[in-house]
Amino acid sequence: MNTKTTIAGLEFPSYICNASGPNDATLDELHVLGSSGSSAIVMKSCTIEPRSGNAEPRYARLPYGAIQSMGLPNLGYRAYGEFAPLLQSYGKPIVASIAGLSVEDYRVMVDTFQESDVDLIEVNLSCPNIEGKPQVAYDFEQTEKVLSVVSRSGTKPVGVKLPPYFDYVHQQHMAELIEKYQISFVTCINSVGNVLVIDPEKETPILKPKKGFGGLSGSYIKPIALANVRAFYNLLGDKISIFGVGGIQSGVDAFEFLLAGADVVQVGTIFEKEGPACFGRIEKELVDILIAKGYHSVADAKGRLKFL
Ligand code: HRO
Repeated sequence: MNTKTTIAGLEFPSYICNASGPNDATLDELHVLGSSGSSAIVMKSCTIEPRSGNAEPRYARLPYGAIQSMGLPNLGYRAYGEFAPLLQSYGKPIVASIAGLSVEDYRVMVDTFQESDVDLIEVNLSCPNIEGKPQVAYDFEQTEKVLSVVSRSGTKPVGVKLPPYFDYVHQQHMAELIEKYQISFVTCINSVGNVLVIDPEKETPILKPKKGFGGLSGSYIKPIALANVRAFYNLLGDKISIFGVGGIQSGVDAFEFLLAGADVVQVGTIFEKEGPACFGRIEKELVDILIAKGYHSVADAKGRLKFL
């Protein structure tokens, strides 16, 4: 079974890779991803300066996923540029993820990664956990400012990591900007931002930062993620590539994202819980489904959602 696929013309050896977020901020963690079944090495979203992130507790597993308010703990973008050549021997795509705190930050980081050994640049427009910094992609004027600087320089494909949208007009508006600025791929979706989980015993939120408001991930958000993948697939078709992310923990989940139109799926919450064995497990489960259904490759099933 051929599970090779591409994002922005770049070959991915299989369908499942890690999502920016869990266990991808240090060089040791990135080496673990290099040695794992992940089809790429996706790095933690970085900022200009290193950050230790928000106060703890800032991550909690839930029955069907997780809530977190990590607050962008990372080593600063220079470190990730230096790590890239050390990771090339794994022979899989290296993806930088940048999260500016200003338009100028995005410009500086994208210019630096354009000159580095990374293969793709994911521009994170959707971190929900920085106090006083709204998610960029919910503000289309601000988004256009960022896209105008990140799309300007270099030859490496640039994509955007989007928050969940809950109305088609927002997906349409974003799709127009993606076309206008020749963005090569989208990553749908980031965590569902600013949800609240309460501990009834303690009568407190379960997270400390932002008075308990944090990003929701895992199975809770899978239908929202599928809807966003499908909406962008409908709107942009083969003009862009799509990373699907949100609640994938089994081969069935990955297959649903494939039908919706995702070129590759990223896993975050299940990787945090299960460790690097999850990549090979989910890939194998997906292959079994494709074989049972008579598909010959991932490409064969992509976008093939049927209608009632
Ligand atoms: O670090 C975080 O708190 C974080 C980031 Cl950058 C992001 O993009 N999405 C998220 O749920 N958490």
